[in-house]
Amino acid sequence: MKLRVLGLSIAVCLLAACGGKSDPAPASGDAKATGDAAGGEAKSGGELNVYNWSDYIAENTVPDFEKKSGVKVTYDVFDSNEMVESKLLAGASGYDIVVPTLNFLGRQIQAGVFQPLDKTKIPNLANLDPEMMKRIALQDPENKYAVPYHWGTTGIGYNVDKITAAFGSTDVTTSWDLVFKPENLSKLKECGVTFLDTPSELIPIALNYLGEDPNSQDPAVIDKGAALLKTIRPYLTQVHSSQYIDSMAKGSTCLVVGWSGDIVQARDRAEEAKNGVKFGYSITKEGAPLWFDMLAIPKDAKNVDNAYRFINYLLEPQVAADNTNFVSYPNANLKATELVDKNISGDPTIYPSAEVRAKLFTFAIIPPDVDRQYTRTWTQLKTGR
Ligand code: N2P
Repeated sequence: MKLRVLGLSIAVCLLAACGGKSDPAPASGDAKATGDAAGGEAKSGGELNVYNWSDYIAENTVPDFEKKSGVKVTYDVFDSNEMVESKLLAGASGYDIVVPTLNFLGRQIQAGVFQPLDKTKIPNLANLDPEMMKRIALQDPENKYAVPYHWGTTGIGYNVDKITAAFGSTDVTTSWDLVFKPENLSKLKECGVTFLDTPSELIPIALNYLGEDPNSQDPAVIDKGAALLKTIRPYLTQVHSSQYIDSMAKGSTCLVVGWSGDIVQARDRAEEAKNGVKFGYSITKEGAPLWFDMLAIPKDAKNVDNAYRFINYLLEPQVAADNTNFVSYPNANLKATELVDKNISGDPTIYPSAEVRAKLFTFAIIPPDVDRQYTRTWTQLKTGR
């Protein structure tokens, strides 16, 4: 049985903002352990402070790096871009590597919080897919500041039996109608409905459903998305961005608007627990978000050489494949593809087909005034005003 790194153990956060704090810390590295140096370099020791998404790394990745490099890694986790951004903008975050999503990274680049990468220190950049790097360069020009870690989609995770009981089949899961029509969502309140706790995804999703530009910056258009979200608010039982993996796997949440790999992890956890809970993930036919999470080094990082060593290590094909196999999120590493488990690389909900990809949309970099409207909308939604 594959042991999974459990997510946050914060008590259920009913319509409240809850932040990620810790995946269990990886086994502390023995600075004197034997083994090859990470990236083939000599051991240098020292420290490294990493801030990554929860449930986003294989359990051996950090301990192996610590053993090989002699570096002691402190690994903290978060579950929202908003949280990372507030730490970065406040300065002195204490982190040497952070992993914001590309559109947030783009805004943070403009705010001057990262150092440009010295690409000579990341030879494994050669393993990355040039097509994806081109797409990423739209928001990180010349790929100057960041390296893709994983990518994924945002869609609907559903409990197969509960949805079938309420609607006769799971066909309803192919459309955002399931989420945005109160007569549908109201049928699921009793079995548990969770939304990601982030306006930066839910507002564009609502606008896309309404046939508007998901990235509209027009306040009146954004208000239409807010009004739609308000109509379904009575049926939400939880707004949280990481707790749902466990609550789905245990059967206490039957519908989630969440991230692809997290929902697949919930499905796998339920399978491992043999509790009879079956989960599916659907990328809706009206289109859904596609995003990239990016490794970057803050300007005030203290352990910059170790940050490069870790980034280069994450880009080793076997390491990248191990992470993808563990968390069920694709990577942009061409050399890793053949090492990825065929059940994962062949699963169209994890690696969407070209036809489905054509319907996905990406998030734009939004300016501060629009961001304030997003935040206001979200606070009102969560406090019921
Ligand atoms: C990992 C979620 C990462 C996806 N739990 C969000 N970009």
